[in-house]
Amino acid sequence: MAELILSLDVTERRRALNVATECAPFVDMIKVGYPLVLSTGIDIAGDLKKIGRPLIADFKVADIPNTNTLICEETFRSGFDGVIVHGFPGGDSVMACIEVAKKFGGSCFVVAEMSHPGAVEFYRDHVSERIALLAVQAGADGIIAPATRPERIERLRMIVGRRKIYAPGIGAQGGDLTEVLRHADGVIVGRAIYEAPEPGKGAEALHKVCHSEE
Ligand code: NUP
Repeated sequence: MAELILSLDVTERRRALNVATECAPFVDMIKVGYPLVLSTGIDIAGDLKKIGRPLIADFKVADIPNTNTLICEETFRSGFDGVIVHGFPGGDSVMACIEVAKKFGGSCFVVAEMSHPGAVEFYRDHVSERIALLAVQAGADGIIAPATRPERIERLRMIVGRRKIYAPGIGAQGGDLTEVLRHADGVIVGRAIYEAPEPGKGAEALHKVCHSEE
């Protein structure tokens, strides 16, 4: 069984709430990023929370420790249950985010390797492996790894062990769900759900695959 995380990258409040409501019975978590927060305001978190699914902020926090602390405090204060942060700024920056997450009883996930084609320009020469190790040593809840490169998830699993791996890149970015489910604890899916004629049905179909016992 794997978690299905809805990536709610729409830029209109009403549509966001409609898609989230339709999909809620079939998703384990809702991920919100800059497109929605910048278009509607951070208070969208409060509205989404009423739908009753855990909320994770995909803010890819990547600053000095003090600024990371301030960003994460605002994030959790706004109602988010988790935050996604970058690992490349280093251990102290990541630790700052994890400390805030712990203070609020929330979770913190570290991007170990990104899913788009250009990611390999810099996520190479063991950089992803080092970030994954940093995430483990800092006490993160898990990492984000690319559904577009399942063999990389398999490799990073050897480093993070039982910590969670969430994988974006299914569907619109070309990742194959069945293949990724062999390695990841959860998949992050945006366009394949919210651009479907009926997003609720799209989420239900993916939910069936993610939650089927093999
Ligand atoms: O490496 C990453 N790849 C990625 O696509 C890290 C991410 N956080 N994401 C996010 O996952 C991306 O910003 C988007 O919100 C979501 C994937 O959306 P889609 O390609 O399924 O529409």
